[in-house]
Amino acid sequence: MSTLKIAVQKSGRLSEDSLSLLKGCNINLPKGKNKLIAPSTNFPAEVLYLRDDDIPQYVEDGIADIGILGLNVVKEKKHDVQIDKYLGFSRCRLSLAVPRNIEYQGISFFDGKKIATSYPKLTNEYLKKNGVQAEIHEISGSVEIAPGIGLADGICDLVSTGGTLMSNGLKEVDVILKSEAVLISNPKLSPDKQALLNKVLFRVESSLKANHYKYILLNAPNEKVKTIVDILPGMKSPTVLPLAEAGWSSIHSVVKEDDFWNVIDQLKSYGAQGILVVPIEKMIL
Ligand code: PRT
Ligand code: ZN
Repeated sequence: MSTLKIAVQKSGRLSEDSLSLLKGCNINLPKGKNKLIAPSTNFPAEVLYLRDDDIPQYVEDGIADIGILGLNVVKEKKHDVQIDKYLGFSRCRLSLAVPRNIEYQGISFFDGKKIATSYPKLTNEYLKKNGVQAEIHEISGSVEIAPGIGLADGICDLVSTGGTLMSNGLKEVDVILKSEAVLISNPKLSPDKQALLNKVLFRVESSLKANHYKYILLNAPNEKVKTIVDILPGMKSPTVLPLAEAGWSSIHSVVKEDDFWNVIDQLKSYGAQGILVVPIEKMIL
């Protein structure tokens, strides 16, 4: 019987969401992350707690079978791994930034300039693609202070809120890569391990889908049921049940989170009452 070895970040921005993703897939783990490897208590899997930068190498070498990490690291490291799923958390972008007072008029600004970054490969590729020749200065942390201390003219770093750039007197001028957490795998898994991975991917998809939908229950006068059903798509079509009180029905359906407030406003205007909105844990279509 095979065991699927899953690499996750030991501690950092990805850790909590990676572990809750596994929990949502009903892959239970013993509490505490003091060990490097922890076997799941209810699924043929073992979790390896690693630095995110090491995950692609471990997956390529087959020490881990799959891994969860930022697309930015996968793209920078260029190991032979397969991206199986975009996971939607830890979203950020890899961007070029320059001091706020620079009148930036396009990527050619960087011609003959120095750029500090922890992402030399992605930065180089982007500059090359745009016909720009710049000197890359690789540093592993605190990239954003480089222009202020005279180390570089600009930087290429991860941005999420933009707060760090702002507090260092920098402005974002070009996005090189949009990133989020992804699930990667070794492209040469044995059939047994591939079957386990397929199981995990199916569960991940069910959880991710569920996050985008809400279950909605409401009461409506019978004469409005048709109108309301028309605006509530549901999985097949909404469920309509008679209420104990004559002339009223209960309607149950599934609504996309993006459409949610629009739908609620319409429902209220059609006389819906007692609207309940419930999160969905899994969605299997
Ligand atoms: O120890 P280990 O090597 O495992 O962790 P790490 O320190 O290398 O990584 P960590 O935990 O900081 O980040 C892990 C992953 O989270 C990254 O590879 C990205 O995929 C993702 N992520 C999402 C981010 C950010 N958002 C982010 N904002 N990683 C880093 N940042 C940093 C950025 O480098 C900059 O210093 O946050 C600052 C900018 O944030 P804002 O909000 O001020 O714009
Ligand atoms: Zn790292």
